[in-house]
Amino acid sequence: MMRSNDTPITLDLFADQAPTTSSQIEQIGQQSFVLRGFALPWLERLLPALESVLQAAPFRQMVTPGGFTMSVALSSCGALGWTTDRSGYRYTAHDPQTGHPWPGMPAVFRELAQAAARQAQFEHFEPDSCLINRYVPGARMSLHQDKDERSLAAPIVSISLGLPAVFQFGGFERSDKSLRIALLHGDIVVWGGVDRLRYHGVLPLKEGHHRRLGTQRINLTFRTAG
Ligand code: MD3
Ligand code: FE
Repeated sequence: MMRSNDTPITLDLFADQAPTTSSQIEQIGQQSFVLRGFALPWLERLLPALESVLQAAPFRQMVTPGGFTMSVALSSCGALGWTTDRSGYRYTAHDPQTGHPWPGMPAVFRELAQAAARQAQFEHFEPDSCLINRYVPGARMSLHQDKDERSLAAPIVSISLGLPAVFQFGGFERSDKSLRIALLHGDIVVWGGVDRLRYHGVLPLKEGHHRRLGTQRINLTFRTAG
């Protein structure tokens, strides 16, 4: 297609992306966005890849340094996986339960996370870790910051699947008031930059049944950890 020489070339960077209208993007912070339904067109590729990761590294409940068993069950894929036990939180190259490296990150995982990051103006996102959280009714995640990653420069991308959840989006101190945001099947949240260290959490999951995922919510969280 012809265009004049003064047309900004950056427009072409977006030419290969599925069209997303601004009404599907909600800005919740200076550098934080909810992309409503962004994962839906990817599910036929995403869900089989998720199943094969979970066959190699099944969900398990982990213990916090304080000795509490998390209500959320976890798994990971990619070069690094997040784990917790009595001695602390950390990223490891091996699954402590099997002793094997974490399953590789499926191409569809990386491609979707990168496409979502681009929508939120984070170019060149190279995740090396995908934490997989499983919530059953009653499971919750209390307010915390994500600060176990080596660099805080990269954004985080989170994909919600299955039952809806209420997400708490807070400030920079635990006591700051937080916004409550419903996250539905297929929604993606991207945050980084000045919002990277905001407190956040998930309220106890309500009972329900999701036609595709059943009685659970699964959240995929992509990070550059190493
Ligand atoms: C953080 N997971 O694994 S991700 C975690 O839904 C975690 O499983 C939650 O927190 C989950 O560490 C939430 C979504 C999210 C969205 C926006 C944020 C986390 C955020 C904005 C600032 C900081
Ligand atoms: Fe978190």
